[in-house]
Amino acid sequence: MLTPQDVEIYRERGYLLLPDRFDAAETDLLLSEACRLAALDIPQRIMESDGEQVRSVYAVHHHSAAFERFTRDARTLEPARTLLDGDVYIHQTQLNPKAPFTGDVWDWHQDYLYWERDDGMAEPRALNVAVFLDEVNEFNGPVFVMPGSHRLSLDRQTKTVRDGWENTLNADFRHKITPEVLGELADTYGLESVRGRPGTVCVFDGRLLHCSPPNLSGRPRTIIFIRYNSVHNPLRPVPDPRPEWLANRDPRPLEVLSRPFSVPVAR
Ligand code: 6CS
Ligand code: FE
Repeated sequence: MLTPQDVEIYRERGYLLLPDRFDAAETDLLLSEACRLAALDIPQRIMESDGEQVRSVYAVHHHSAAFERFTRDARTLEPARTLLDGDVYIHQTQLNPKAPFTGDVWDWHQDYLYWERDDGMAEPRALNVAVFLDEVNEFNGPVFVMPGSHRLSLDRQTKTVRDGWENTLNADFRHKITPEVLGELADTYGLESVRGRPGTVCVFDGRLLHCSPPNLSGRPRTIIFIRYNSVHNPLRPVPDPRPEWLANRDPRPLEVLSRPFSVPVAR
């Protein structure tokens, strides 16, 4: 599925954009599932600070057969298997329907620091596969990245400012990088925004420094994130483990579907 050039770009820049991997019928199917899940009153649903709009729904693959198959579709799972060099499992899934006007910021961070500190992940051998269900443009809160920053460990520069895993889900993060450090890093690495049509796949390294601004466009910006971890990269025991819907501890490898996720197997 990935060309040697794709792999080179990913290794060099820490992320890779694969446009138009899913068609309109498929993104429509996922959007209608996203809508259904966002209406469920479940612990995995996190609201924005207004208490009205949905910020995230986690573990969508537990609540939707379509999302579960989607995590095993060749177009999501194969890139993860290639880039992580073998069998992978799901660490976390997250639906992010960034609502117009209330869809709040995600501050600069490296995902791996959360997975390492909060979940005991052994090594940065995990990645994100993000799939755009809406168009992502400069107005609706695209992910910003610093290309090449995936080679850095920002452990020393990232301060834990608040207790409690709940403070990773809202807009006020518990692990923060200081503004001085961020300014220097932006000078060194530069900033890019990751934009594309619905159906675009963006694969990015668990250590790529990224954030996203609020959505001021007036229209939703829905992205689904699948976080895959190598089966060879176990979560170690931690004193206060996060719930399994945020940090899955069952590393059973996933098998790639032989057909698109949108075509269920006939009974
Ligand atoms: O808590 C986590 O696992 C997540 N935290 C952030 C801020 N980004 C993604 C990651 O999955
Ligand atoms: Fe993140």
